[in-house]
Amino acid sequence: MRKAQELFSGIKKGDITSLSQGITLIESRNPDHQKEARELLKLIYPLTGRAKRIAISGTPGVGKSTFIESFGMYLIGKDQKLAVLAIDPTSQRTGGSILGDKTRMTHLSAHKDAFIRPSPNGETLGGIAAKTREAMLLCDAFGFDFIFIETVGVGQSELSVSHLVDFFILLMQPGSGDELQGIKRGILEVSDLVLIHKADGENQKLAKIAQHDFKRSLAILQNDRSWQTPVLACSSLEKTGFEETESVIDKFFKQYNLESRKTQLQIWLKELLMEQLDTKIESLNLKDNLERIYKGQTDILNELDKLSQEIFRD
Ligand SMILES: Nc1nc2c(ncn2[C@@H]2O[C@H](COP(=O)(O)OP(=O)(O)O)[C@@H](O)[C@H]2O)c(=O)[nH]1
Ligand SMILES: [Mg+2]
Repeated sequence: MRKAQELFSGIKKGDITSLSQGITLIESRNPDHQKEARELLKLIYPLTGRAKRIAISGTPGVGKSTFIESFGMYLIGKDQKLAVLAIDPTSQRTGGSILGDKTRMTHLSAHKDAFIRPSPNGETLGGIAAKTREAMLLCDAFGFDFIFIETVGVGQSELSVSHLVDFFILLMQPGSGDELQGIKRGILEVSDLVLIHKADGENQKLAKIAQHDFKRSLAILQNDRSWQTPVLACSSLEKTGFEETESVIDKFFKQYNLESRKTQLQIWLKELLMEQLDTKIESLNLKDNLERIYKGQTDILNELDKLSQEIFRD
């Protein structure tokens, strides 16, 4: 494994292999690697903050990967560079969806201005989010204009991703009729743009209806937000709706003072503190304490006081 300083110089120079290896370092569970990874993050941090961080969410099969491929190529056509991080906690086990995503992103994966990386497989959702954030920071420092995070499309993970990004896109499929019941309100609440996807061929009519329904629901759900979430229709196969999508994203980043980055930072800081606390707790040997409590020599609350003092002493 290369050292932080070396990887940092590589990343600064625009060497994609260094970026890749940097992310591998971050994902490693080896304690020495983790120390080095922390070092790398410190080095790159001052270079971060420029990229637009965007989540692409929606149920499996709605066309997230295809959208990223197609819209991504559209952005590249406008001289933009983009990184794609795909979160998939099941990927480690099945291997399936990463392969699927790669084949869906053939043009992007072959393009010099794009970088695609399946995201780490943490054991916990929190772990996934943390590693994705760090991978995102490396991509940001590298100099990508956009970072797309493709989510898994199920429940809680979407919400944890929403804390990582500036802009949250929800892809919906037209025509299932009960879409609105099917998706969690919470996801709709955090969405900054709803895209009725696959609005092509016979779907077009249904897409119009869905667009109308979503606009109404959003007006009720999000009436206290300063940003009115637009509902657009698009097709990745026919490459329609991309100009509108792009201009909504532009408008958002222009009018938006990145106030939500403060919330992102707050959540991040708390996560880091929890992580440190967790490591501390793991390092305690509780066997003797348990023995004493079990034998009735002390009680659990007494032991707790002692342990807390030990944890917070240094
Ligand atoms: N009609 C139509 N089909 C699409 C479109 N985009 C993707 N699909 C199809 O939807 C399926 C799922 O796409 P995929 O990108 O893998 O979805 P993901 O699971 O959300 O990443 C594939 O069979 C795609 O060919 C589109 O714009 N129009
Ligand atoms: Mg996909």
